[in-house]
Amino acid sequence: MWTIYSEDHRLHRPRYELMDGELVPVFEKPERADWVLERVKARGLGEIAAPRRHGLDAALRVHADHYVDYLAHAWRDWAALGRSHDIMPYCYPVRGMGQRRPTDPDARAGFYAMDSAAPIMAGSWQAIQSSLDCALSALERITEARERAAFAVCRPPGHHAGHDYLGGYCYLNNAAIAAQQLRDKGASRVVVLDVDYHHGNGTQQLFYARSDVLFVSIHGDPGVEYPFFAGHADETGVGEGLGYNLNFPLPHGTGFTQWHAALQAGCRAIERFGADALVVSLGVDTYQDDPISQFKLASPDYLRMGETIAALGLPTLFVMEGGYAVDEIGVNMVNVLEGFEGRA
Ligand code: Q9C
Ligand code: ZN
Repeated sequence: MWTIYSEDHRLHRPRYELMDGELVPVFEKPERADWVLERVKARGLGEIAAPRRHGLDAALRVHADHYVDYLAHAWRDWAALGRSHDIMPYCYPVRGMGQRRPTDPDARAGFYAMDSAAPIMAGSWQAIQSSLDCALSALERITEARERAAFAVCRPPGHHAGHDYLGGYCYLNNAAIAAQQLRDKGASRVVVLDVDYHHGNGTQQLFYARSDVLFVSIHGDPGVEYPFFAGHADETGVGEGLGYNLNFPLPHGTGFTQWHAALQAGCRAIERFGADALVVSLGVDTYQDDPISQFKLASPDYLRMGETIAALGLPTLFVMEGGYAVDEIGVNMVNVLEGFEGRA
């Protein structure tokens, strides 16, 4: 299958994030994409191409215009104050506070954030747009070139980004935008299957009241894991969307047997739904040696993950999300794709 990749991701390299009360170097770093691309080449997965520019229309189908405008201009307004460090919020509007849109740069940083884990620097907006371009160009391999599957090396990732907020290394929700694009191009029913270790709270929010996009997520139990405030099993959708949101929270220490049982249950629901197309939020931070995660998947398990996803028989867009352990993320990510193609 084709891989769509842009060098622009290097423009986004924020310095610090908070972990255990300490500022530490960001785990979501440019080397991640290098490791993945190296493995795609080493395995001869298929063509590697740069994305074409798509503009922001597709993003504006799921994100608020004032939020996208914030992303586009946040650094300009920040730098105008003489600041050179990454934009990082420190004050958030919680329960009971007004939701008036602020103008002050520090207020805006907090207003548009769910956490401090998505800093913005000078080159971030360019990288964010190119990451989305990768997802949309990969999607065209399916909608226009009529191929079965494609892989988008998206950096930064997207699944924590909601209608009007960033967080968890994410800014624009690449997978959700691609799913909406599939709907807009004629697919009646689309599934987003999120296999990243963390719950895809942004994607869940965007489709929570809708029955045309089924969201299925397998992730660390939010009772004890980021993003904490979404991803519980009783979150099943609302209104029209009731029954079209399916969460599989799993405990720390979960291994592949238990994880794969959840995937199979998710696949049965996907089959009942009768989808036309599938978008996979492909995070491999479920790996046993991932530095910020608590599942115990081993590299060969990712081959089986790919086989099980392929058995759904759907046109499938793979959108890169998380995965942070050294170069095994390349092996694991490509194992899913090779398992999917039956090359394993
Ligand atoms: N104790 C994705 O995988 N902070 N995002 C974790 C670790 C945020 C993960 C702190 C993790 C975000 C796309
Ligand atoms: Zn993750």
